[in-house]
Amino acid sequence: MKKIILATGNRHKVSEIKALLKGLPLKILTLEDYPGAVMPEEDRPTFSGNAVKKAEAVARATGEMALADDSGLEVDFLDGRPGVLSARYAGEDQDHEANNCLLLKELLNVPQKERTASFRCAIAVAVPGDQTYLVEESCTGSILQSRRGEGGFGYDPLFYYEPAGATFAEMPAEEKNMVSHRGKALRRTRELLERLLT
Ligand code: ITT
Repeated sequence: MKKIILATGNRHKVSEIKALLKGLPLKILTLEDYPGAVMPEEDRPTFSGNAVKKAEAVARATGEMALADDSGLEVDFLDGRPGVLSARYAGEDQDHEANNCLLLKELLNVPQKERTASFRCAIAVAVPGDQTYLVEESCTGSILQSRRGEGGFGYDPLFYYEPAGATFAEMPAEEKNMVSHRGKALRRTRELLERLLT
């Protein structure tokens, strides 16, 4: 069976990706299976640039097909910030909690209708001996004034998805995956992989 390596150090992404690629004739491995494969610095100005960089680095290091996700939150009132810096918004060694605190601080007193935001996701699949394929998707919502829900990760407790009347952290994983930036991108990636495997 062919292998695909998930080029991510984020365990929440690993579980979302595994759920959406389930059933494909592919052995899904992670960086834990390849301790020598180091993730490169994410220094590109776009999600697609960083996704391609991560996937190609891991494909080169392992000699196997590699899939990388680069994603983040773009807040309209903040001119698209935190954007590609979403994981490091509050600083290199800060956690999701610190990022959410900073986001609430930057949006303090901003009325709800001006708190629109989009999650964006770029997925790159680097195939040794072939090319690197790219898929991009987004999901629009708004940023609440306080956290709601315990599920998901990252900015999910603050990201209100109007059609569901809930934050991503309040939605069961399958419901989030139906509509999320990553869920939509992974469904297209799954179709791509099905084509590549035949
Ligand atoms: P890898 O680079 O190792 O894949 P990372 O967490 O550093 O993991 P990114 O650089 O792509 O990943 O940053 C993505 C950040 O965007 C992530 O850490 C969250 O803060 C946020 N994010 C992305 N998708 C999200 C989602 O579905 N729900 C909540 N926050 C999300």
